[in-house]
Amino acid sequence: MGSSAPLRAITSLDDERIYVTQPHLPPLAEFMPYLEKIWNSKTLTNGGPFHQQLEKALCEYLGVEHLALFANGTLALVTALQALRVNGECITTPYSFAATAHSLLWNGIKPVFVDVDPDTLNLDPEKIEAAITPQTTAIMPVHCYGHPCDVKAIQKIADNYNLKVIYDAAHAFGVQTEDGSVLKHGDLSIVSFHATKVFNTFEGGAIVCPDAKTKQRIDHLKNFGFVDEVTVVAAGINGKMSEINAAFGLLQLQHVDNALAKRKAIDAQYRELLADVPGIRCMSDAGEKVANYAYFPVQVEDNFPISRDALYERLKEHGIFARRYFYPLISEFPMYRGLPSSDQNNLSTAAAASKRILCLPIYPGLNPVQVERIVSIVAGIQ
Ligand code: T4K
Repeated sequence: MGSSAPLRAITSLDDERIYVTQPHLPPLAEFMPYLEKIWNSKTLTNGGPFHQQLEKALCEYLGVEHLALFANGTLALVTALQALRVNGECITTPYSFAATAHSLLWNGIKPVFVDVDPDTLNLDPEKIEAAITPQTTAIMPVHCYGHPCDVKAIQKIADNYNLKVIYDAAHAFGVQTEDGSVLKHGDLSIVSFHATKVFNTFEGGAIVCPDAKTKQRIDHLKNFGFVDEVTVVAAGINGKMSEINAAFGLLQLQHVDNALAKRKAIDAQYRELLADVPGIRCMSDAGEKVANYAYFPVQVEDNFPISRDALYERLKEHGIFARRYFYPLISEFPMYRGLPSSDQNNLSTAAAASKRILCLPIYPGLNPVQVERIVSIVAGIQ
C-alpha cells in the first residue's frame, strides 16, 4: 500500500456528478430467481433457454419477424456484413461511433464516407448516388440518435443499383415510423444493448432479419460456422449472447416501457426549458411515430456566448459530463484519414455538426431538479 496514490477526496462535486447516461437497472432482487435457474441448469451459453426466450420476446416487443442475439452490437455488425457477403466498397456515414466503419474494415471492405443531412444528421440520400462505383456492394446508414433515416429514398437507390442495405440501428431500439418498427427496413438491421443504450443487457446486441433462412445463416455465423457437431460451413465467429445477459434482458423488458416514459418526460422538460436560451437549438425529431429519446443532442450556434467545446468544459467544471457524440468524425481517425472520401470538403455538414453538437445527459434516473440544474448552468453562461 505504501507507494500507492492517496485516495481521492470525496467532494460534494463527486456526489453530484451527472453523466451523459446511466444504465437502467431493475431491483437486484428481481434478478435473483433468474440466476438461480442458471445455476441449477448449468446452461451458461450456446443458445440456452433464456437466449431462446429473449429472442422470441424481443421479436414480439419490437414487432419484427426474426432476430438473432449477439454478445454486442459490433459483432452483430461484423456478422451482418458477412451474412450478406458484402465486399468491395460500402457507403456509410462518418457521423457515427467508430464501430460502424470498423465493422467494414474487419471484413476487408472499403468504407466510402458520404455527408449527412443537416436536419437529421443521417446519411444524405441525395449524396449517395455520386459515391457509387462499380465496386460498391452495400450501403450502411445509421439511425443516428435513434432518428430514422430516409429509408424510402435509400431503398430506392439500393434497388436501382442492386445494393444491400444494412442499417446500423444501434440507437434505434423501439423506434417506430408510420410503417411500424424502423428495424424492418433494409436487408438487415443491427441493434445494440450496451450499458449506455435505452435497453441494456450489460453488453449485447442483435441482428433483425426478414426471414428464417437468413436467421439460420446468421446463427451459424455467430457460432463459428457450426451447423451441427461435425459440419462447419463458414469461418464464423463467437458472437453468442450468454444466458446471464439474455436472462437480464428478459427482466429488463418488463421495465423498458417505464424507462422510455421517463426519457420522454426528460426530453420534454429540456425542450421547454431550453426554448428561450438563445444559441441553443434542440434537434427536431425525424418524423418517428414512436421515439426512444436515446440521446438529447443540442446544437450550439454562433450566437451562443461560448463555443461547443467551451460549453462542454464549463459543464464538466460543474460535474456534468455531457458528450460530444460524434466528435471527431470517424473519417478523421488515423485508419480512415487517407481515404479519398474522408476529405472534409465532401463532408462539410458532418464536420460542422461534429463541432457544434453536444449530447446532454438523459436517462431514466435523471430527475427534474437535475435537468433544471443543467439548463440553468447553460442558460447562465454569458
Ligand atoms: N453503432 C453505433 C452507431 C453505436 O453508437 C455503437 C455503440 C455501436 C455501433 C456498437 O455497439 P456495441 O458494440 O457497443 O454494442 C459508448 C458505448 O460504449 C457504445 O456502446 C456506444 N455506441 C457509444 C455511442 O457510447 P463511450 O466511449 O461514450 O462509453 P463510456 O464508457 O464513456 O460511457 C458513457 C457514459 O455512460 C459514462 O460516462 C458513464 C456512463 N456509463 C457507462 C458504462 C459503460 C455507466 O454509467 N455505466 C457503464 O457501465 O461509448
